Amino acid sequence: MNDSIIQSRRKFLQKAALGGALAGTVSLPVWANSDKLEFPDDLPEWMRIPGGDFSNYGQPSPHEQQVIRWISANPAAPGNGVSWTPLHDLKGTITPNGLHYERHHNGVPQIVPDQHILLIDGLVNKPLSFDMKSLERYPMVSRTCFIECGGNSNSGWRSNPIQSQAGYAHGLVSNAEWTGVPLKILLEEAGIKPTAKWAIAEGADAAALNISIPLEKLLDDAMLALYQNGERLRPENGYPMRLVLPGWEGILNVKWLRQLRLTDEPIMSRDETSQYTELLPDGTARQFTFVNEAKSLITSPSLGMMLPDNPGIYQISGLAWSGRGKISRVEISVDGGDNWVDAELHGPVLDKAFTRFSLPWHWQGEYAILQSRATDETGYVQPTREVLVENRGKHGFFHYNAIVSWEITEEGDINHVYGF
Ligand SMILES: Nc1nc2c(c(=O)[nH]1)N[C@H]1C(S)=C(S)[C@@H](COP(=O)(O)O)O[C@H]1N2
Ligand SMILES: [Mo]
Repeated sequence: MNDSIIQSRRKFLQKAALGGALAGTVSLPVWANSDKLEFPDDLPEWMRIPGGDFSNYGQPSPHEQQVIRWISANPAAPGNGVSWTPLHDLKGTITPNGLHYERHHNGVPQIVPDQHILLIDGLVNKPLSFDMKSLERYPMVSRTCFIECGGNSNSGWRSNPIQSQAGYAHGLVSNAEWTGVPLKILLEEAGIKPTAKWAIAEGADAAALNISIPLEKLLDDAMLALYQNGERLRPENGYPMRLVLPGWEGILNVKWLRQLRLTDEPIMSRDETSQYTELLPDGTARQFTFVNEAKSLITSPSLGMMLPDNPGIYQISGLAWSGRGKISRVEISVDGGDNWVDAELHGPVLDKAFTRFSLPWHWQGEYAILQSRATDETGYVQPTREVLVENRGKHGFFHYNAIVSWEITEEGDINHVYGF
């Protein structure tokens, strides 16, 4: 343990007042007001005049304009950057389409749908092309799953904890219901040659992003998605068609898909060699990791919020997900990991999708460290930061999935801390 870890531990032990703080069930007090039991004499303005017009496409209330994706893009490299889902402002599990995170390598192409085609070629018996009209005739499926960038949460590799709101450090992950054609149907129609083991996917953006995908995954649960939460894909999320590979890291979910070329080996493109690959402490490299490992995050209370008034009952709430399957358990600690209590999982718990968890917490005004720890159905347990750094070394940039710690001060302020 380094000095700062020992210091935070010591500070915690000095300040913690434990005992019965977390309970699976508590009898809820009443938060409602008992002072305003009559309406004011005057009707509110909005009841005295006719309401607003119909709208062709609805927008959130003007009072919700602060709920936005936060953009971090380098102006020196136009079109390259990300925007983050404000996970801390959302509840439930579905990410609204206008708030799905974005990662573009060279901007959002302005594709005219009836001029776009998808080509399937390479090691197939019969190369095929598909336009939007032909795709609409295929059987479609819907499934809810998350997509997470391999670079999500990568500020966790820094030596000091960044003080960003939950979504603006961990929101390169979103969860949507995708509808489209199972890739298996299209590939089998083209006829897969026995030597084919990989597919090279290419996007129709100015980056012409390309990446190698094991054929096995495409024949398993991959989808050519055309719809996102019931409407056509948003341009920024791949309009008019994208790959969705449930549970596999963002980069493989190629947007604006224009080609799948079947091959016998990977192409060794930029994004599977210099990126998304990491040097380990023993000198070997981790490559083609594909799966997003289990992860969880307390979204409320979280940094940027406060525990406003007095000590009392607060609802701890957050999200858990795993690229290997269903979340089977989320535990919560309020004392920096010494004691853990199971949170309630809000059903339905879906495979490779966000699961909302919650647990009431009786905060008695004490110094606390809030953490959540996810376990998935394979038995994989989300690691502490210490364990993750020990296994993966200090040169990491991708695939950070450690437990996140929120420090609650006696004043109710919330900070991001390491060392637990
Ligand atoms: N054609 C293309 N596909 C792409 C990208 C891109 O820049 N171009 N970015 C990839 C990366 S790194 C991620 S994390 C996801 C992001 O998907 P989203 O923007 O819909 O959230 O798309 C992937 N597919
Ligand atoms: Mo990504």
